[in-house]
Amino acid sequence: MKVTACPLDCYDACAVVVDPNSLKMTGLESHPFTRGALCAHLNRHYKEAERIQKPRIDGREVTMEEALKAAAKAIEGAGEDFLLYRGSGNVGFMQAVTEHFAAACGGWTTEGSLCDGSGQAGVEAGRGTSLALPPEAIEQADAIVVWGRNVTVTNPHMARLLKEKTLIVIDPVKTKIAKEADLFLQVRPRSDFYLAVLLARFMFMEDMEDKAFMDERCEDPEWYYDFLRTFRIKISLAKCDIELDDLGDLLYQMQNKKTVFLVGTGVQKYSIGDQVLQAIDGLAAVLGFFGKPGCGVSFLSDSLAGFRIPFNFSKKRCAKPVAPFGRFKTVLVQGANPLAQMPGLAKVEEEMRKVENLIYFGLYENETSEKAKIVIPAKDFLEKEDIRLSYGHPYVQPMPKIKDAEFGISEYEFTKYLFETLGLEGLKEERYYIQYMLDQCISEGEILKSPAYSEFPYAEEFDTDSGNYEFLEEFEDDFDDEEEGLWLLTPKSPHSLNSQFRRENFVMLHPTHGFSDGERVRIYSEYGEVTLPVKVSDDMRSDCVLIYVGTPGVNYLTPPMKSLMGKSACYQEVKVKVERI
Ligand SMILES: Nc1nc2c(c(=O)[nH]1)N[C@H]1C(S)=C(S)[C@@H](COP(=O)(O)OP(=O)(O)OC[C@H]3O[C@@H](n4cnc5c(=O)[nH]c(N)nc54)[C@H](O)[C@@H]3O)O[C@H]1N2
Ligand SMILES: Nc1nc2c(c(=O)[nH]1)N[C@H]1C(S)=C(S)[C@@H](COP(=O)(O)OP(=O)(O)OC[C@H]3O[C@@H](n4cnc5c(=O)[nH]c(N)nc54)[C@H](O)[C@@H]3O)O[C@H]1N2
Ligand code: SF4
Ligand SMILES: [Mo]
Repeated sequence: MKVTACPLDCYDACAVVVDPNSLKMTGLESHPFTRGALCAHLNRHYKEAERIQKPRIDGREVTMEEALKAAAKAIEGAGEDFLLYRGSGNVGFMQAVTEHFAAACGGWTTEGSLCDGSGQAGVEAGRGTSLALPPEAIEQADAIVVWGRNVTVTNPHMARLLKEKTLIVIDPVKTKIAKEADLFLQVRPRSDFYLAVLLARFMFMEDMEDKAFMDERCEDPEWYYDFLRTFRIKISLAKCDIELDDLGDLLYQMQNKKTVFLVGTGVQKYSIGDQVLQAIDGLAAVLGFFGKPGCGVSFLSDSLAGFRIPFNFSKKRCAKPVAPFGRFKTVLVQGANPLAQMPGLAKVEEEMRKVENLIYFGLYENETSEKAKIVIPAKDFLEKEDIRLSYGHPYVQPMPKIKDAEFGISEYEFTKYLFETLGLEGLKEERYYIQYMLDQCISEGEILKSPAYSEFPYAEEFDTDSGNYEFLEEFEDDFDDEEEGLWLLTPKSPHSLNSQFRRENFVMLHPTHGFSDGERVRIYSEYGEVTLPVKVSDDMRSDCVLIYVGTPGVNYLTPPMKSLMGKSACYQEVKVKVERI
C-alpha cells in the first residue's frame, strides 16, 4: 500500500491509500482532518474521466517529441510575448515548476486569482497572513457559523466537526447544511459586509464585545466602533433583507459560545471581497475570537504561508481574471480551462483568437484544448512525484509516484525539456524541490504540518506591522446593487470540480418566475447571454438565478473585471434577466 494525496482543488486535501496493483483508493484513517472516506470525485469521477492520450498539432496527432519541439519553438520565438497561465486542475506543489521556467526565459505569468484572491487580501490586511485554522481548534467550538461556504458539497469532511454544535448558516440558498441548521439567515447576495458590520455593532450594544482583547490585541478599537456607527441600522438590515429579530436570534445563538466562522468563496465573488472578509474578521476581533481554542475565522488559507519557495517567479505578471491574451504570441495553458472558467468569456474568446500559438497542457479535453494549436497530455497524480499543501487545513502530504505512465509528460519533465532545448540554466533535480519543501515541514511521527502551523493561530500576535489586528478603515463600493434584474449565483456543483468531470447544464429558478422544469430560457446580462433548460427550486431566494460553476456558457454572463484588492474575479458582480425563448 502507498499513501498519497488527492490532487483536486478542494478544501479537504485527503490523504489517500492506494493499492499499487489494483489502484483501488481509500482514505487514510489516521489523517487528522479527513479521517478516512474519500468522495465520489476521486473514487468515481476521476476514474471514469477520459484522458487525452495523444499529443496534437493543429488537430493532427503527432508524437510527444514533435509536440514538445513545436512548443519549445513557439515559446523561444515569442521572447517576451510568452505567457504562462496556470489553473487549479491539480493543486500539487510541483505544478509551479513551470513558473521557474517562465522566470528563466523572461516570459510573463499571472498574478491574482479566479478564486479567493479578494478575500485573502482582506484577511491579510487585518491579520498580516492568512493561516489555516486547524481541525483541533474547530473541534472545541460551541457554535459554528457557516458563512457562504457550501460545506456539504465543497468541504465534505468538515461534517465531523459540526456535530453537536450550534449551527448557524448564512447563505442566499437553502443548502443542505442550511436545512440542518439551528438558525438560517437567507440573506440577499452581496450583503455580507453589512451583516458583519451590523453584528459587530450589536455586539457592542449588547456588551458582548471582548474589551480586554480589543485593548491589547487590536489597533484603534474605539475608532472602529465609530466606523461601525456610520452604517445606518435600517439601511443595513434592508441590504441584507433581514429583520431586527433575525439579528437578535443570531446574537442569542452565539451568546457565551466559543464560535468558529467557516467562510467560503461565496461572500467574496465581488469587487468588495476584501472588505467583506476584513469586516467578518473584524467581527471576530470584536468578540476576541482569535488565538483561542474553539474560536477563529477559517477562510481559504494561504497554503504557502511560512514556506520558503524554491522556484523563481517571473516579475512580469498580468492580472489573472483579465489576462490580456491577445498581447501574447504564445500562451501556455497548464491545468486550466480559461475558455470556460474565466469571467467575461466573450472577451476572453476574443483575446484568445489573437494568440498565434495556444499550447494546452492538461489531462482532459475541454473548451481550451479544442481551440489549442498544440495539445500536450499531462501525467496524472499517480504517475509523478509531488507534495500536497492545503488551503483547508495545515497538514502536508507527500505524493510519491505510484505507477508508470503509458502516455503523457509531467510538469517537471516538460520544464526540463524546455530548459534544455532553450539552453537555459538553473533547474535542479525534481527530488531537490520536493525535499526542500518537506524539510521545512514540522513532522510529528507520520504527520507533516506546514511550517506556519499553530494550534490556535495568532495566539501571540498578528503578522501585521503593528503585531495587532488592524480593522478596516473605510468602505468603498461603487456597484449599484439596486440595479434592475436578478442576482447571479454560481456556486460549486456536487458532480463537477470546476470544469472537470460531470458538468451541470441548467439554470435554477424560483417558482415565482413562472417557468417550468425543462423549459429553455435565455439568461442575459450586459456582458453576454446563455440559453439553458430550467430547474425550478424554492431553495433559493426569488431575486436570484443559480447556475453552477462549470456549466458551459455561464461565464458569458460574468464581468471581465478584477476586484478592488487582490486582483480576483468578481463572478457575481452582475444582475441578469431571464426570458422565454
Ligand atoms: N464538489 C465540488 N467541490 C469543490 C469545487 C467544485 O467545483 N466542486 N471547487 C473547489 C474550489 S476551486 C473552491 S474555490 C471551493 C469553494 O467552495 P465554497 O467556498 O463552498 O464556494 P461556492 O460553492 O462557490 O459558494 C459557497 C456558498 O456561498 C453561497 N453564496 C453565494 N453568494 C453569496 C453571498 O453573496 N453571500 C453569502 N453569504 N453566501 C453566498 C452559495 O449559495 C454557496 O452555498 O470549493 C472546492 N470544492
Ligand atoms: N462563474 C464562475 N466561474 C468560476 C468560479 C465561480 O465561482 N463562478 N470559480 C472559479 C474558481 S474558484 C476556480 S479555482 C476556477 C478553476 O478553473 P480552472 O483553474 O480553469 O480549472 P478547471 O476548470 O478545473 O480545469 C482544470 C484542467 O486542468 C487539467 N488538469 C488536471 N490535472 C492536471 C495535471 O496534473 N496536470 C496538468 N497539466 N493539467 C491537469 C484538466 O485537463 C482540466 O481540464 O474556476 C473559476 N470559475
Ligand atoms: S473530498 Fe476533496 S480532497 Fe477528498 S477525495 Fe474528494 S475531492 Fe479529493
Ligand atoms: Mo477555487
